[in-house]
Amino acid sequence: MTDIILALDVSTGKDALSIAKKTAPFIDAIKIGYPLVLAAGLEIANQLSDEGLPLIADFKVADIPNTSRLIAEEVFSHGFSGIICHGFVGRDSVLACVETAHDHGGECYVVTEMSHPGAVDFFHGGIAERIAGLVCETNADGIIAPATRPERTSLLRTLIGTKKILSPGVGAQGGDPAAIASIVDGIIVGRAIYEAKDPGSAAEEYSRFRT
Ligand code: O7M
Repeated sequence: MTDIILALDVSTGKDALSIAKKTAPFIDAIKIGYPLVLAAGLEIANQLSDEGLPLIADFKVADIPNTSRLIAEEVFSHGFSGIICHGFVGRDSVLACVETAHDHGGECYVVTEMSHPGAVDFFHGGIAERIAGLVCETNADGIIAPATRPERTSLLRTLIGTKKILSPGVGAQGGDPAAIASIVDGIIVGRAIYEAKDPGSAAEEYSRFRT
C-alpha cells in the first residue's frame, strides 16, 4: 500500500479547509504542522477532521521526555491519529512520544534523515541508521525518510523491515514519486498540490502512485 499524504502547510484556516475538501477523494491522510497551526490554531484539526481522513501532527517533537509527552497528549486530545518526532533526541524522548501515541490508539513516526540538501551535514555518518535502530527498539510505527535520496530510503528500509516509511520531498523538492513509491508506505506531498492552480487535479495526478 502506498498512500498519498497531503502536507497542508498553508497559512489560513480558510485555505486549509477549502484545499482539504477539493483533494480529499484523492488522498489518504493530511499532515499539518507549525505553518498552519501557528496561523489558525490547533482547533483547525477538529475542523479538518470533517473530511474523515487520518490527521498527522508534524511538530517534529524534539524535547526532553516529559515535555515530549505533554506535547503528544495535547496532539492526541485534538483528534490526531499520528505524531512525528525527531530521533536524534534519544531513546527516552522517542519512547515518550511512542507510548503516548499508543496509549491513545495512535501512531508515532520518527524522522531518520531529512530531504533537504543540508540534511547531509548531520544525518550522514551513520546517524540515520542508528535512529532506524532506535525506531525498532522503541516500537515506533515507522520513519520519515527522503524521497530526494531513494537509495538512502532503500537502505533504511532494510533496517526497519515492515515498519512504515512516509517519504517527503517529491514535487517541489525535486524527488520523483515513481522512484520512491514502490519502497515506501506513504508519499508526503505539499506545494505540488496546495500551490497548484487546481489542487484537486494535482492530487488526482499523484493518486496514480497510490496502490
Ligand atoms: O512537498 P513540499 O516540499 O511542499 O512539503 C514537504 C513537507 O514534508 C513539508 O511539510 C515538510 O516540512 C515535510 N518534510 C520534508 O519536506 N522533509 C523532511 O525531511 C521531513 C518532512 C516531514 O514531514 O517531516 C515529518
